Amino acid sequence: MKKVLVTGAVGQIGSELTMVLREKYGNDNVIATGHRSKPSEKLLNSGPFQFINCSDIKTVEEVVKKNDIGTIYHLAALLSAVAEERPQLAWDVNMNGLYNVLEVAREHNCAVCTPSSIGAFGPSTPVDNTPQDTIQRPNTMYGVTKVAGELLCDYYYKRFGVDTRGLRYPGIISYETLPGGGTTDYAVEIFYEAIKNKKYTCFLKQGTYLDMMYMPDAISSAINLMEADPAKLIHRNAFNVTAMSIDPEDMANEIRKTIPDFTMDYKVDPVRQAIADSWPNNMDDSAATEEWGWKPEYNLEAMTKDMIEKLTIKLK
Ligand code: AKB
Repeated sequence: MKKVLVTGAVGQIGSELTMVLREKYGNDNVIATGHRSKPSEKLLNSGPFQFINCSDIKTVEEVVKKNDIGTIYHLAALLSAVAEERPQLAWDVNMNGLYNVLEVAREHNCAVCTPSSIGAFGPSTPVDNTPQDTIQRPNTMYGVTKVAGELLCDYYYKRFGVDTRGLRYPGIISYETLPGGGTTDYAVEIFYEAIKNKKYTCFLKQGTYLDMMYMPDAISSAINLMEADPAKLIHRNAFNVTAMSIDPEDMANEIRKTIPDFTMDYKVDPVRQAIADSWPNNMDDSAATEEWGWKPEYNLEAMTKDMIEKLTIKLK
């Protein structure tokens, strides 16, 4: 079989997606790549790993040619809060990195899956039941790169026939690898602090509703989308997908069902609050359901129970 390449394999989603892909397709058939961060022993010991720099097309082409790659999961990107701090770097990593991956995919006949985000929407987008096709005028550098990325992927599909597919991910909650510099990171931090210290200071204010999803659903959505029958895909880049719409209080209340003395207060970070305020409260993901059968397994209750169980063992 043609092999699978994962960029950003050391990151929050990449580190777990790589392991699931290795289980599915065989360890040696999934090449994990990272830029600078140290890969975990688990990642290193379970299959091939290589350092590349997606902003340097030669390193991308080399790994694709050497390993006879057929599908690229391109996850290397800066998240929203870091992108707002370092917009020039965000453009380079998120846009030039994607452009290089698409060019290599065009030359070497690879399919490409790359995530977009709720960040691809902006203040003029309808906030409730946000449609699949709607206004996308984000006011953050992250959002600009996500909308441009969606358009570029559609262009490569239409103009060159590159099989590009993508998901507009909400905040992803997981216990394996921490997210780095996102606006939805509170939804992960809250679990670490609840288990370690029974208290958490939240950087987004009460009433900030955002879409979220547990990692197993994020992974299955990417794999199922890539395995979907192309004849059924009306949309490609990128599908709204969500599993729950919650605010920090909903999360804290759910955690209290297991940790009753957990307390939370607020110290709002104006930068991340402004970003969150420009994003939808909840998206309509019916196009994903209709076109390739998207259905999340974890709601708030199931996710919280599993997160607390798994993270408690990890933090022991
Ligand atoms: C972020 O907060 O930047 C990401 C995202 C929703 O894209 N988690």
